[in-house]
Amino acid sequence: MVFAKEDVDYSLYLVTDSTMLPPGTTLCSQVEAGLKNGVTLVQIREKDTETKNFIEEALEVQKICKKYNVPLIINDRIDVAMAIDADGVHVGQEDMPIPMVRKLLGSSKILGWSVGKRSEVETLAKWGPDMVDYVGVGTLFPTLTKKNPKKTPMGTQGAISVLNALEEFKATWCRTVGIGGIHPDNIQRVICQCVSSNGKRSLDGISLVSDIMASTDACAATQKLKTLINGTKYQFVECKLDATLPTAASIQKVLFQVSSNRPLVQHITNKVHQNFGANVTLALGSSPIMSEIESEVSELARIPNASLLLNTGTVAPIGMLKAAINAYNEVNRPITFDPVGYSATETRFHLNNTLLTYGQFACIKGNYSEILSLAELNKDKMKGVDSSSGDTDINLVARATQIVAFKYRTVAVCTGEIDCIADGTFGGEYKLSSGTAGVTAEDIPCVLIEDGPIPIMGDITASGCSLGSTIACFIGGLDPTGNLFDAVVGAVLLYKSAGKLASTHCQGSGSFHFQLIDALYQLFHENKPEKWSASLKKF
Ligand code: 3NM
Ligand code: MG
Repeated sequence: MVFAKEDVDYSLYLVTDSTMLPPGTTLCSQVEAGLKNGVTLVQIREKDTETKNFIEEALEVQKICKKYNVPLIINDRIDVAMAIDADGVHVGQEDMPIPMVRKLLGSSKILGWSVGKRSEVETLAKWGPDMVDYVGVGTLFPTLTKKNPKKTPMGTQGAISVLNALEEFKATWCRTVGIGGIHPDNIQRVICQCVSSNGKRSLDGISLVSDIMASTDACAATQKLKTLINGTKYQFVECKLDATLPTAASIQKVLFQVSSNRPLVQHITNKVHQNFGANVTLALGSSPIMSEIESEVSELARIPNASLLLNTGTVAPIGMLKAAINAYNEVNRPITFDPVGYSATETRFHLNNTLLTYGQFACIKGNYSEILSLAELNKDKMKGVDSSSGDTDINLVARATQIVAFKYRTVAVCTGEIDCIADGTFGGEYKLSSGTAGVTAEDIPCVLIEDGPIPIMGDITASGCSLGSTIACFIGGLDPTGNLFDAVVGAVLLYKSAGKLASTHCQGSGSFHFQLIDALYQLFHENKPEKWSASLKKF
């Protein structure tokens, strides 16, 4: 059987590994369970099977694949693929060079290659459309399946680089599947986030091993995966993800919801911020808890209207941070991420990137330097963790905020003299292959808050961190009908207005500190956003 290459469906690509079969199952029974429930492509990848057995197994699997009219790919063993007339071959970077494989296989067979780097994409683009048909993009996340992992997990941002390279080098024919550590809890995030910067392509499929092969109920496991892949909406927070521009009335609604829901705001934050953040949270009718206990994060996340502020200024143990991200993501409760000093040191750069790879954030908030670095528009290294002042180009800052929002499918906030907020959630919508249908970061909703400088803000500690507390309160306080973008914009507007008010009443930085809490308290309880939303502009 020869499959027309353009007809191959890469959406759910099962790779085998018979070393992980649960008792009572066989290679064939697991593959058939997968095929019966929607696997669209099969690869036999058996690293420790002798040739004779490999061929016997491959022939068995081939029969089943034919029954379901699904192509069969063989990993690495070009001889076996040719001997049984399989539909294609998959090779890695350390295997036989692609041009040789193609020569042996002939032009009609499917040829897949594992890639992780831009340079590898450049190579396949130079070879042209007759060489590589699809790439396995990975390793995305940590996995125990690969026995001798040579690659460090690239995360969704690594996959985005590969998709960008395919666009840049115009390898339009080449299809893509993500691989490595993909499971039901991250599959939607992977499809959602892995979109090229030009919005023209997303992954064409998901490839995985253990989620089906090691499952004691491979039918149910496949059905679950299929539902998530075919889904169109990724509801990572319990509220509305629609980027209509906020109004005074919509922000007023947010404040009402916050006061009636009294969110519990868990702070994992730096020491300097803890006391101030707790008081800011209380001033906003919310309950703070400053907990860094790993064993209670799941319980906390399950409290109604729980919200997590994750600020990496001083750092809790990485295991605890990951557990917290998992716990909140699992129950669709919001996380506000404040990557303090994002790239100020190598350590911070790695820590923040590890966390960014690890979960889905409702909001990512940073100062000018942090957001510019996150958007990869800042070539200079940051100095310290404070925002750099000076002559920043607001157009560049707004662009960077949009890029961060787009890349991480989040609401991004950039704070400074002018604040900038962009909504990159796309209503949580996702789709294989076609990405955002060409919509790019530049096109996403973005607002500016031009409230002029409040210089005294810089004379107290943790003023930026406490904006994080305010955002976490507002998102956490939303009803399921409330709107994420309204909540974030409302938080920034209120915080800025409170800062201005406090700065006119204070006598110095000491009294500014408590005046700021008073002002937050007053403006929150008064709830008249029409007084402070005048400075809001569409970018
Ligand atoms: N190739 P699981 S990762 C076979 O990065 C394979 O190229 C990878 O297994 C690559 O779905 C991987 O169980 C293992 O994590 C994927
Ligand atoms: Mg190989």
